[in-house]
Amino acid sequence: MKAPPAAATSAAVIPASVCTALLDARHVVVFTGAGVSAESGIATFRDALTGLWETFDPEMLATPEAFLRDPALVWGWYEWRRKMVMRARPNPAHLAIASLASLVPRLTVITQNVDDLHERAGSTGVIHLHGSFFRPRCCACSRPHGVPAGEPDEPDGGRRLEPPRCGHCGERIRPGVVWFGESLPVDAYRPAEHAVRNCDVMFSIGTSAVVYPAAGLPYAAAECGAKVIQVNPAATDLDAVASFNLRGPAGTVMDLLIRTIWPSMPASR
Ligand code: BV8
Ligand code: ZN
Repeated sequence: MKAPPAAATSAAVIPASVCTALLDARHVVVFTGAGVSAESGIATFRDALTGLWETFDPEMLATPEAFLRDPALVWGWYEWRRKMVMRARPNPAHLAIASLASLVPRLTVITQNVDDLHERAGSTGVIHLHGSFFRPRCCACSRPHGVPAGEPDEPDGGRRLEPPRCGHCGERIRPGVVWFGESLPVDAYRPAEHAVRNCDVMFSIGTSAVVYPAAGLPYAAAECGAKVIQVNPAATDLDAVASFNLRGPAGTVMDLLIRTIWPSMPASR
């Protein structure tokens, strides 16, 4: 008989059983989605698009077909998002996750996000399942293309922008992200899957867990006996497999969690 979903606890206190699970853990995995960057002012995929793209569905724009159809529309979208990320700063959730690395025997950070806020908060070896804004490449010969220094000079409402051309074969440069319908890089997905199947505790922070195969990872961890701790102000399909559902914004919950279990740690603010 399947255990009922773990009751959701408001983020005001961190349950003692969560503290124990973390203090006993040999290997902790942190899995994040767009919600972990929400408090840095980065829109999630659930949030409606704005400006030039307000009439578009992100799942339609983030496709090879959209880039073929209108490369300037898609490239403009990614340069505008890269600008927003470069203007943003890591929030207490990113900082708390980075500090976990020195508090638990082993930490693996896996993200669906294409921003660099985990790295800017101090996390290392972050597995980017869906690529990054900072790894553009040629859409024909796949050669990496240099990212111009400084913030992209994109208007607030965005604009259509022709992608640069490859210095080697002259074809268009594309964003270094995984689009819908494209397979995940094996050198990201394989170590991610290995980590979740060999961890004691897996945090799932700020993800709606609807995009596969990434969304399957917390289920795989639970299958292998790990305790899944979900951090999200809203319910998701993961409620069913989570051992703990901490309802609240990631910045507040993760900061409180660190200060509750490791009170000597400075606040991640
Ligand atoms: C593939 C990069 C092989 C680009 C992204 C099985 C079943 C059904 C469909 C499929 C399936 N297998 C494959 C598919 C198709 C598809 C898919 O899953 N579609 C979904 C929509 C049903 N998957 C793919 O295409 C994948 N490739 O499978 O290849 C293949 C190929 C062909 C055919 C079959 C198989 C590739 C998917 C990767 C696409 N690229 N990103 C870019 O960013 O532009 S996905 C992108 O969307 C993100 O990376 C992320 O993964 C996803 C958004 O989800 P979240 O991050 O969770 O964000 P979301 O906005 O949804 O939710 C935010 C959450 O945060 C909410 O719950 C909210 O409550 C919470 N929140 C808000 N504020 C806070 C907060 N939480 C905490 N604190 C806060 N303050
Ligand atoms: Zn090329």
